[in-house]
Amino acid sequence: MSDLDTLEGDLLRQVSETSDEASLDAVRVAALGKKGSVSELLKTLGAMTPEARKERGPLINGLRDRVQGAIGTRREALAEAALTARLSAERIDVTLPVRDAPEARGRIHPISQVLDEITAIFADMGFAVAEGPDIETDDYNFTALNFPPGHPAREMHDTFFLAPDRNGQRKVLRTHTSPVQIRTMRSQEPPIRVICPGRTYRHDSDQTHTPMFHQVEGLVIDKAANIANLKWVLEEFCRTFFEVDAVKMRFRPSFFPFTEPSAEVDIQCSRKGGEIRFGEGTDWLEILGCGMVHPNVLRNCGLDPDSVQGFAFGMGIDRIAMLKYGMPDLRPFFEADVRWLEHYGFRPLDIPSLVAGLTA
Ligand code: 2NL
Repeated sequence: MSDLDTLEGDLLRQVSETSDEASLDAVRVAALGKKGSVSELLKTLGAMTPEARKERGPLINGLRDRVQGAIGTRREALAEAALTARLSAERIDVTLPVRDAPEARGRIHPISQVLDEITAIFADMGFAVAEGPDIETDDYNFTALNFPPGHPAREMHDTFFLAPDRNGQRKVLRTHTSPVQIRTMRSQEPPIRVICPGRTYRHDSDQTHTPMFHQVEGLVIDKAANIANLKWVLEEFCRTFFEVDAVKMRFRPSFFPFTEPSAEVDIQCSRKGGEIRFGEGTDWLEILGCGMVHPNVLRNCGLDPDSVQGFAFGMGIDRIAMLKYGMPDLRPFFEADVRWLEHYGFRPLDIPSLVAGLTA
C-alpha cells in the first residue's frame, strides 16, 4: 500500500470516529489546514519535475477531495444527530394544563384592598396620605394629644412600652395613627387635609382583637372646618365604601382626650339571615369615632385655636374589612394561609378607583 493510501485510510477513520463538531474541526485542521498533512503534500508538487507532478498531482488532489468530501458528509450527519437530540430533550407535553401567570395567581390581602378603597375615596375628596413611624415617643402618642401625665387613658390603651433608652426616655409602639397627624400639623401650614393609615399596637388578644391591627385616621384643619363638614365627609365615605345609594348614620356622644365634642358613629344595617346588609334595616353597627380637634391639641402643634379649627376621625381597617367582605374571624388575617388568601384575597389588577368601581 502506498503512503498516500495509508494516509487516506488514517484520515477517513479519524473523520468517522469524530463525535461532535469540535473534534471534526480538529481533524480538518490537522489534514487540510495551512500546516495540515494533506496541505504539506500539496506543497511538495511545486518542487517536482513536470513528469513527477503529472503523476503525483492527481493522486494527491484526489486524496484531498475525498478527505474534504468525507468531512462535509460527517459534518451534516453530526448536525442532524445534534438536532434530533435537542428535539427529544426539549419535548413538551402540550396536553398539560396551562399554569396561571403570576398576576393571575397572586392575591391582594383584604386589608390592603380595603386600604386602597379608603384611599381612593378620600383622595377624590382632596385628602393626601401621610405616614409615620411605628415606634413613637410618649409625647407624640399621648402628651401632644392632650392625655394628661398619669391619666388613666394611657393605661386604657394597653400600650406596649419599649425599654428606656440612655436618656431614660421610654418609647412606645403607637397605639393609634394620631401621632402622624401631630407630625403633619407641626410641619405643614393649614389648610390641612390628610388621612393617616398604618399599623397600630395594643396589648390585647382575643377573637376580635390582635396585638397589631390597622387604623386609618383623617384630619382637616382650616379657618372654618366644622361639624357639618365632618358629617358630610363621613356620610360620603360610608355611602361610597359600602356601595349603597344612601346610608343612615347615628352620631352618639362619646369621649376622646383629643377631640371636643366627640362622637361614635353607627351606620344603619340589617342582620337578617345571618348576613349584614348596609343602607337598610333597623340595626346599627359602630364603625368609627370622630370629633372636633381639641384646642389643647392645636396649641400643642403651634396652631392658634382662635384662628383655625378642625375635625378628625379614626377607624379600624381590619374591622371594616371583616364587615364589608363578610369575614367572620379576625385571626386568619395574620396567619398567611394561602387557601384563606385565595378565597378572601383580591386580584392584583382589580385596582379600586371611583371611576372604574371600588370592587370589580
Ligand atoms: C376610633 C376613634 C379617633 C381621632 C381619632 C385625632 C387626631 C388628632 C387630633 C384629634 Cl391629631 N383627633 N384622631 C379623633 C377622633 C376619633 O379615633 O375609634 N378609632 C379607631
